[in-house]
Amino acid sequence: MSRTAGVIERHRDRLPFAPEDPVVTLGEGSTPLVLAERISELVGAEVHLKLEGLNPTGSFKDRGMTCAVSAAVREGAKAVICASTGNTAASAAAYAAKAGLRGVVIVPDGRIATGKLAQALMHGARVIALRGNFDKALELVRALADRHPIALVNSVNEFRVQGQKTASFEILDDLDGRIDALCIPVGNAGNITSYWKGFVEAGAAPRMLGFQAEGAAPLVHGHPIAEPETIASAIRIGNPARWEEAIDAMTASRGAIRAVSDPEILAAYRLLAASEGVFCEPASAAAVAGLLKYGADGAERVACVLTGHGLKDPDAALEQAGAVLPCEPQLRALERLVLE
Ligand code: AN7
Repeated sequence: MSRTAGVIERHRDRLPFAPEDPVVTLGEGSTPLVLAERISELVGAEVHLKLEGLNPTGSFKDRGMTCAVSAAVREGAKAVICASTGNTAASAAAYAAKAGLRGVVIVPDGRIATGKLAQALMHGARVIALRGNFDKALELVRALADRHPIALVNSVNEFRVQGQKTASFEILDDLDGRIDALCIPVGNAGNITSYWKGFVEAGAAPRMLGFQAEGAAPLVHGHPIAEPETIASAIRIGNPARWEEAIDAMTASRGAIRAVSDPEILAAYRLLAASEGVFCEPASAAAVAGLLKYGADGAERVACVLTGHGLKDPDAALEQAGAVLPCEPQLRALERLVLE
C-alpha cells in the first residue's frame, strides 16, 4: 500500500466504504507514536505520545472528516456544515475544498484559536461567528441540518466516529497490541467514543482515562455546564453530544474521567514543548496534565493522545513562552546575549 494512503484506503476492511465509493482524502492518519522519556520518568510508566497534530490540517479531526465528507459526496450532498471550537471547522473546510463542496462553519464569536480561523477562511469556508458558545452553535446547526439538505459533519455524524477509531488500530500496531491505558482530552466526547470503539473492535481493552478542563467538566460533575470556561478553547464545551458513549467507554474499560485545572494544563503544555520537543495545543496537553496529576492507575504502558498541533494557537504559546531578546547589530552585544 502507498505510504501516503489515507485512513479509508488503509483500513477499508473495518470501515463502511466499498472499493467503488468516492474517497476524499488528504493523506490523513499514520501519525507518529513517540516515546516520551522525561514524562515516563515522572510518571513511573512507559508513556507514548500519539502525535495527531501531524494530520494534514493539524488535528485528529481529519481521520473522521475524510469519512464524513466522502460519505457526503456518496450521498450527493452539495454542502457540509458544522459547529466548532475550531479544529472541526478547519478540517471540514479543507475536506470540503478538496471535494468541491461548499463548507459552512459556525464558531463561537472571538473564542477560537487564530490558526484555526486562518485555516477555515483560507480553505474558502463561510465562517459564521455566533454570539454564543459551542453548545448553542451545535444545537442550532443540528436544527438547521434537519431542515435542509446539508451534511452535518460534527461528531454526531457516525462516519466521524468510524474514521477516528482508526487511531486505536495504529497504536495497537505500534505497541504490538500491548497498552494498559489511554489518556485523552474530552470535549464533545467524540474522540474517546471513537478510540474505545476501535479498541473493542480490535479486541483490546486499555483503561480509558479522559480529562476535561476544570471549568468545562460536565462529565466529571454529572451535569451540563451552562458557561464553560478554560484556556483550552478546543474543549470549552459544556454539554457533550456523546455523553452516554463517553460514560460507557469509561465504565466498560474501568477507566475514569477527571478534571485538570488551567494552570495544570499549561504546565503540561510547557513541559511537552520544552522537555519532549512536542508542541501541541493546550487542549491536547490536558491528557498529559491528567496523567501527571493522577498517575497511571497502575498501568505500565500508556499512550497520550495529543489531539492538535501547537501552531494552531500561537497566542496561547506566546503568552506562556519566554521573551525574545532584542540585540544591536554588533558582535559584542550579540556575544553577550549568546554566551551569558
Ligand atoms: C485539539 O473542533 O469539538 O471530545 O469543534 O480540537 O472529540 O470533542 C474540538 C475538540 C480535543 C476534544 N483536542 O475532542 C471542535 C471540537 C482538541 C480538539 C478535543 C477537541 P472531542
